[in-house]
Amino acid sequence: MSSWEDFTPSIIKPATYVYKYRHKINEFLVKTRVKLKFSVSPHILVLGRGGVGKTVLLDHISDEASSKEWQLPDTSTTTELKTAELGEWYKIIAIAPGQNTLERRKAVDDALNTKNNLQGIIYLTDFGYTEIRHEGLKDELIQKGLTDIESIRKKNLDLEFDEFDLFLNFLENSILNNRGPKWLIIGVNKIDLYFDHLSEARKYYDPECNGKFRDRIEKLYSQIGRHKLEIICLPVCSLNEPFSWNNLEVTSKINSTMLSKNYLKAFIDQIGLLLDKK
Ligand SMILES: Nc1nc2c(ncn2[C@@H]2O[C@H](COP(=O)(O)OP(=O)(O)OP(=O)(O)O)[C@@H](O)[C@H]2O)c(=O)[nH]1
Ligand SMILES: [Mg+2]
Repeated sequence: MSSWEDFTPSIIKPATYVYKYRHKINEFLVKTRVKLKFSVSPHILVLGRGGVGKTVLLDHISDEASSKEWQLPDTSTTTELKTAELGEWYKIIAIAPGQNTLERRKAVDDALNTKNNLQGIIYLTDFGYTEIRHEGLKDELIQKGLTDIESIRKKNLDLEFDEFDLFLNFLENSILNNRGPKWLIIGVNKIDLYFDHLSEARKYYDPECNGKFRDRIEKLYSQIGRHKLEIICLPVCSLNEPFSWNNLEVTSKINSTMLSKNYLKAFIDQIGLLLDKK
């Protein structure tokens, strides 16, 4: 029979190894599952209109954007799955396509009402600087008189609010059925384009201020109860790409890449904190 001294290395060592490398093991398992599309149940769902920057932002959060081959993405037509180290563990993130298609409805319905791992939702907005990639739609809007930046921003903000309103209806039903996420981040993206009007953007989106989004969120809370969902609003950007409309251009107001990176880092840290909350 072996002594306790012999017993320690042979039996305890494998368990110690598993503990020591638990994060690597978790990374491997999560990435393999996503790669093989094997029973994937996202921890985070990302929503927002087409062109607000969901794919770009999540490519930065998942670190895919650091690859030399990385390029600006086209319109996403299917649900994208990413993995990222957020908080203590690797998490699965699903990005629903921004276009109002059956695919998007399915992604939202799956995450809210079918799958069981959803912890949080990131609802991405961009203060009206939404890229419109469909040439026909661009021409149509310009023909209708939306010729300057302010008029297209106003249109984008109206459409964004209507979609947010509809989404909160889905969320309300899901939470009333004892499902849905624990938290919601309203991500205010592309702050580089309006860094000089950041407080205006905050007033508009942040439920702690007195804007349009807060009123809609209060309506949701009146139905579900405040304790059912934590909602926070955070500024972010991951690129300094000019916004163009009808031969007019808005360029970045941030002249330090470190400053942009700090906003991105704070955004990622905040997701981690929310995920680690019990
Ligand atoms: N200035 C600036 N532009 C950005 C930023 N992020 C994204 N963009 C611009 O927004 C465009 C759209 O970004 P995407 O990530 O493809 O948008 P999306 O939300 O995934 O759109 P869909 O796939 O159609 O749902 C990019 O091509 C960039 O031009 C940012 O942080 N700052
Ligand atoms: Mg996309």
